[in-house]
Amino acid sequence: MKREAALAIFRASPIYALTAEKLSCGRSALQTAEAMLAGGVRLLQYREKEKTGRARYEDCLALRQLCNRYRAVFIVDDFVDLAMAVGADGVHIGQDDLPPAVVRQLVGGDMLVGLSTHNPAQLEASNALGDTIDYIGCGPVYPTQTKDKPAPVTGLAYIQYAAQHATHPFTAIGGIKRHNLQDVRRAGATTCALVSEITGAPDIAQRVQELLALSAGA
Ligand code: TZP
Ligand code: MG
Repeated sequence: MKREAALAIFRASPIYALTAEKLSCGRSALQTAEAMLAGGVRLLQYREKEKTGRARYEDCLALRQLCNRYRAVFIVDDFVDLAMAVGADGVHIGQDDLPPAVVRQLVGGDMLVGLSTHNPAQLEASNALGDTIDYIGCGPVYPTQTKDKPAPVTGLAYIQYAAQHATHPFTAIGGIKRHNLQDVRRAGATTCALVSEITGAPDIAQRVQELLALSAGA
C-alpha cells in the first residue's frame, strides 16, 4: 500500500504486534501472525533475529500475502533487503543499524521507515530527520525479557516526553502488558507495541481483542 495509507493505519492503530517465534509456545511466526490479524491487529512487524535469511524470506513472502488479505501494514525489522524483496510496507531500524538517510535512499519514497529511540537526545535527533523517517519507537518503557541487551528502562517519563516533543507518530514498547497498557496510554501513547504479552497468550486472537478493548477504554 502507499506510504500515506500505511501511515494512516499506523496512526489509527492502538496495538502494534510483533512476532517472536521463540516466545510463541511452539507456534510458528506465521501461525502467530495469522491469529494476531484475526484478532484485529492492523499493524504487524516481523521480528525474527535468529532464523536463517532464507527462512525469514519464506516467512515474509507468506506474511506479505496474509497482510494484504487483512489490509494490514506489514513491517520488517532490521533487514532492509528483505523488506524490499518481499514488498513490505515498511522497515524498522535501530540506533546501531544503517543511518536512516541511507535506509531511506535504499527503500525509496514509498516505504515506511521506523526508528527506535531510547532517550530524549535520540528523540530530538529523530525530529531533525523529518520526512526521512515516518515513526519512532520509544522504550523500553518497562523491563523486558524479549530483547537482548535492552537500553535502560525509560519509564513513563519518556512516553510523556515523546507525547510532548516528538514530531513523528510514535509507538511505546517494552514490557507492555494488559495490566499496564492503560498507564502507558494515559502517559500519551496512542500506539503500543507488544511482543510476549501477545505471542505467549494461550489464545492470541482473544488476547488481541482484550488489548484492543482496553485501548478503547482509556
Ligand atoms: N524494543 C524495545 S523493548 C523490545 C523491543 C523490540 C521488546 C519488547 O518486548 P515485550 O515482550 O513486549 O517486552
Ligand atoms: Mg533492530
